[in-house]
Amino acid sequence: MTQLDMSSSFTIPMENGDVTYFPNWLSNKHARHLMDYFIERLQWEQPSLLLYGKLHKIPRLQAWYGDEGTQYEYSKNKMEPLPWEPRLYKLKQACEMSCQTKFNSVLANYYRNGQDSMGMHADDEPELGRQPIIASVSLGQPRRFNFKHKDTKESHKILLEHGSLLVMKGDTQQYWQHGINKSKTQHGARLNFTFRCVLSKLNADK
Ligand SMILES: O=C(O)CCC(=O)C(=O)O
Ligand SMILES: [Mn+2]
Repeated sequence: MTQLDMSSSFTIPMENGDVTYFPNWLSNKHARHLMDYFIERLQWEQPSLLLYGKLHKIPRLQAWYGDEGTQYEYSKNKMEPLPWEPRLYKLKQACEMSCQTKFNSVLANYYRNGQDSMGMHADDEPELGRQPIIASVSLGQPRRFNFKHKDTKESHKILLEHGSLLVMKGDTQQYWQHGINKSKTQHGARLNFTFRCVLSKLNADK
């Protein structure tokens, strides 16, 4: 079983948010091994998004894995889940143990270098429910993660390091946006996995 270190943690002091960071959640060696494995084995794609009537390739690679029926719409982009890859499923179970909750899907992101990024957004789609718990595992190149409050514009940043776990819950998605800017200094590759629980359409509409 994966050794998980939850002994050191840091909670970001933010209004209307609940974000905790576990820097050495996975050992260095295990995280490095997983990174090489997932780069090779996951079905990475670079989908395009329609923005102001024009198709743009997203600035990173991504893959969506999950239980059957966890179809997910992300920035108007409908994604059917790929069936769980065994090691990704194990990583999901490790997140479930650490967060004491169940996940049924994951968005995997592959930032090939500092030019890859993710725009500011909130994971506030109705199918995630009002107070989603999101477990975010980072491997490889540390990248800065930015938070901005939707109303007050208060901001926070945190460096997401190799082998770390970031847990966002409570009202975080209702009040805060997050994202990863391009970086001129952080050149290496990074993988990130955001484990979520997509509610069935039936429950989300309630
Ligand atoms: O790469 C990251 O740390 C952020 C990923 C993210 O926000 C998402 O998948 O929704
Ligand atoms: Mn997100």
